[in-house]
Amino acid sequence: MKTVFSPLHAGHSGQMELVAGAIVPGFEKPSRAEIIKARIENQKLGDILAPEVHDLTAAKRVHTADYIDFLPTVWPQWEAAGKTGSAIPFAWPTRGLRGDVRPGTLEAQLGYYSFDGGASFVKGTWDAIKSSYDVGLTAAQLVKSGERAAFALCRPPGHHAGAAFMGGYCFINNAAVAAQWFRDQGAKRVAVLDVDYHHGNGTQEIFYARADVQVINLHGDPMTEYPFFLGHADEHGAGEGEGFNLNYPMPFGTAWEKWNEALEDACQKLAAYAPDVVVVSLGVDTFEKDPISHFKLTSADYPKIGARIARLGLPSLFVMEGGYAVDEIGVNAVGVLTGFEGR
Ligand code: FKS
Ligand code: ZN
Repeated sequence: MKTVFSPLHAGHSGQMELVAGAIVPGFEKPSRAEIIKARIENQKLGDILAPEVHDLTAAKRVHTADYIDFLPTVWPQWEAAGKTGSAIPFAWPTRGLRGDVRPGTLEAQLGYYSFDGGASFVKGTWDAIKSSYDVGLTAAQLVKSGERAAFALCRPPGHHAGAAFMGGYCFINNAAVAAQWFRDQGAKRVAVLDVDYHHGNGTQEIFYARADVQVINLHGDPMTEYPFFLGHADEHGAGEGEGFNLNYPMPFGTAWEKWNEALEDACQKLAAYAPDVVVVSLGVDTFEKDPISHFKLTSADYPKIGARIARLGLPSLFVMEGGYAVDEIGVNAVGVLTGFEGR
């Protein structure tokens, strides 16, 4: 299987986040992608290609144009204002406030276009976001042109980003962009299978009222796990999309047996939908040693995930999302891909 990767991800570095009242180095860091890339080379998964540069048309098919146009302006505005730290959102229009009026300053707009403070900007952030988008689209093109599967080694990740919001380390929803791109290229139906530990709230929001993209999520129960405010089992889709969104929330401590039951049910529903292509939002933060998550999958489980996805017999695009146990992130992520290839 071919991988698409860009070194530009590395400019998105030095992020900080708030954990238990302390500002600590961000978990979503450059070494994640580098370790996965090294494991791909070590395992001889296949060629590693540079992405082709795309314009932002495909991004604006799933995100609002004003949101996409805002992203590259953040750091230049921040710098011009003489600010030196990361640009982190801090005020949000929640219930009781006006979320429909775009405010006039950068700090306010950071809140207007986000749902948490988890997506922050440094100097290299926009170039990394753009490269991650190019990586996703280039890998999608490989699948469209006949590869059975391809791996988009995206960083930053994307599945928390909605039509007009960033959050949870995500800015452009690479998996959603790819799913829509496949539709625009003539696919009748596309499925998104999100196996990241966290609910892909952005992907769900983007496709919630649509029947042409089935969205399936396996994740920590939002009653107790981030992103908290979406991802319940009773969210089935709306209007024409009714029945085309499926959530499998699971409790802390979930290990392979129960997780696999959800995967099996998800795969059966996915197969019944009979899509032309499947986009896998691939997170390996379901791992037992993940520092921010609470599932109990082991390294031996990841190839089984890949093997089950292969049994769908569909053209498959793997898009990298989360995973924070960096020592094992290469083994686990690439384990899914080698398992897909039957080894
Ligand atoms: C406060 C705790 C916030 C945020 C977890 C984000 C998870 C991101 C992810 C993605 F795939 F997008 F990367 N925790 N410090 O793993 O879902
Ligand atoms: Zn995650």
